[in-house]
Amino acid sequence: MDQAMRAAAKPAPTAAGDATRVAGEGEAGPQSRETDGFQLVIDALKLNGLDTIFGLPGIPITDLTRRMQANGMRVISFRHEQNAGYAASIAGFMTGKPGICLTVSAPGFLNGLTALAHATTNCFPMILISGSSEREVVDLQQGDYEEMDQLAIARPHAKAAFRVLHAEDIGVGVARAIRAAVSGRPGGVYLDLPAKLFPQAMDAEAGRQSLIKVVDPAPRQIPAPDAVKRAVDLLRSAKRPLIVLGKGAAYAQADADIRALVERTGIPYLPMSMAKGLLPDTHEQSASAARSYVLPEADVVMMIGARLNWLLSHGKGKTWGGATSKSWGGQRFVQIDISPQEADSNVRIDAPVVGDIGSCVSAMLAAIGTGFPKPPAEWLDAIAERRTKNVAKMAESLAKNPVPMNYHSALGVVRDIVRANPDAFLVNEGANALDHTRAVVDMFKPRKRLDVGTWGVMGIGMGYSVAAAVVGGQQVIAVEGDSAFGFSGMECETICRYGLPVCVVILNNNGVYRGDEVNPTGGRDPSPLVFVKGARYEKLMEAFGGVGVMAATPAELRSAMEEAIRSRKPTLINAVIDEKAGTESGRITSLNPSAKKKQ
Ligand code: OXT
Ligand code: ADP
Ligand code: MG
Repeated sequence: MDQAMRAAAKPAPTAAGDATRVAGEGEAGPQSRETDGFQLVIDALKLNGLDTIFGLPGIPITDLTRRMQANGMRVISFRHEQNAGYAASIAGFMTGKPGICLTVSAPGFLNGLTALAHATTNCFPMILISGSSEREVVDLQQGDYEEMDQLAIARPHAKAAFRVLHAEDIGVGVARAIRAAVSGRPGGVYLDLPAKLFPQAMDAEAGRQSLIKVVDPAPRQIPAPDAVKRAVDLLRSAKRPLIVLGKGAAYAQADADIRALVERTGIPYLPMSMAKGLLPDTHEQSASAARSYVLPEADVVMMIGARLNWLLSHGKGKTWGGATSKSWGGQRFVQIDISPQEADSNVRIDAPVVGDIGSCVSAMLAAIGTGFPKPPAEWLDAIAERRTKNVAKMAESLAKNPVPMNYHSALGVVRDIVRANPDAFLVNEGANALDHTRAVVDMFKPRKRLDVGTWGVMGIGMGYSVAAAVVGGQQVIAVEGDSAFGFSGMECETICRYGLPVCVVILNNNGVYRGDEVNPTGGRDPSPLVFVKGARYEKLMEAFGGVGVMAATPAELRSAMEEAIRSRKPTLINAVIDEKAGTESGRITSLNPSAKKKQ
């Protein structure tokens, strides 16, 4: 570090956490000859266009949140850090800029850590900034207030983790965090800011000089021409080609080129859950409704921003036409991904194309030119036949009107409302509530479907909803299982406090998967899987000034959703579903260890 800068840094005379002094520009601004750690964190973030913070105040970051607001930043304050963290993670996915979560030390930090790990697992750029206790005391384990070696704990769950000890290093710390979060494969980054850092004062001009506006934080990574040629040659040789679009393809914001590649090759495509809407789900090349046919039958599969992880049965086994649950189905793979280590992680990748999706897809388009042969008619016809059959089957279940409602009769309404409001975000979690929504509700625009992601994690609902409304500026529809909602339900207060256009629809079947299970001993405790019967979740939104509606029929659900969207008021609709309607674990029953034993 620069000696002059080090000399310029010294502890400020004021105490951190002085609630009565909101310093902002006035105290350490252009006229002042001194700045401090608080101000430098704010200036470093703003300089890089990071002006929205999701967090929860307390020692040692209370004044930081106040001063951020005083400096014109948007500070969205949550009721639990995990929800703030999920908000930051999905803001990263939506914008391609790191979402920022700000927490207090130890317990607040740990509450945010699940979301940081979620961001890393899902390849979402996010920075968890956490205040921490005094280094010297923590390292000697002398029992400081909220003592914890946060950096060490964060490291395995983050793509990178940094600590800043001196005010003059804040610029570098923030710059490194931004680069680590968004370059290459995006992920979660931890930035540890000890309490002592914030009041450190230094010369304002030296402070200004120490800040870094990051140039080209996510540089393009151009694929090698021979890798592109190998991939195009393999695709050309295919008799039954398939494209799988993952959430990396949605994240890349190369929407027009991806659509052009799909349409110019004429290859059927399968969108992973959060890639739905990259091309409209009603597109004639979509093979969503023929999933279990195309995966085992395809001979060449091009993965674009999707991993062959559990969601794709690791690229092998019966899903892919393999003879046993572990054997290769005979497919040959092209994989477009920014991570050079992704290829061969589960099965052999014959044509890896390493680079950013924008550059890779445009290179593929150039290599293909206009002369790509249309896939054989037998393949396209066979897919169309399966699709027609499944769509008709779905239409039949949607047309039924059982009493009480089931997933399909309620989701038929959501499907219509989303179709009529294609700019709305659809947040979705639960088990049956997730799986049925994914299949029933078509998406029409990219990055509008936001869900549980790679871990299938419950609890993203309200955090994602807040972020989508704040960052995306559009109506949000959150379709929630009643269990899933419980993980973040208190954020209804946050939604009401900020007046956000969020319409929560709880598909309420009184429990985890179903609500009809009983204690086999006949004892007084209920089954671990069920909740209070007839719970009035809608009262929660009413408690904070929002609108609550109980809907027992599709007509009631429709009119409540239409009104929510018309009024843009925070609304919670308790859609009462048959408690016997669900299946254990939804569509992933086979992953239950007891089901595996039976296989
Ligand atoms: O081809 P086939 O014939 O197979 O048919 C497929 C498609 O072709 C067809 N389809 C269509 N037909 C017609 N038209 C259209 N448009 C169409 N589109 C598709 O439909 C079928 C299905 O298609 P899909 O979905 O594409 O295919 P499939 O085979 O399902 O795909 C496989 C997967 C693996 C890709 C897919 O299933 C998937 O993405 N799954 C994600 C699963 C997931 O992540 N689940 C969440 C976790 S479950 C569990 O862990 C839960 N917990 C534990 C817990 C968690 N998770 N987290 C934490 C922090 N703590 C605990 C809990 C507590 S869930 C849960 C709560 C559950 O209770 P709730 O009350 O919240 O929810 P309810 O269940 O509603 O009560
Ligand atoms: P899904 O769950 O939808 O199948 P995954 O999260 O498994 O998607 O995969 C996303 C993949 O996209 C990751 O392997 C990641 O490296 C890749 N990825 C993310 N952003 C980009 C990008 N801009 N360019 C290329 N690959 C990307
Ligand atoms: Mg349920």
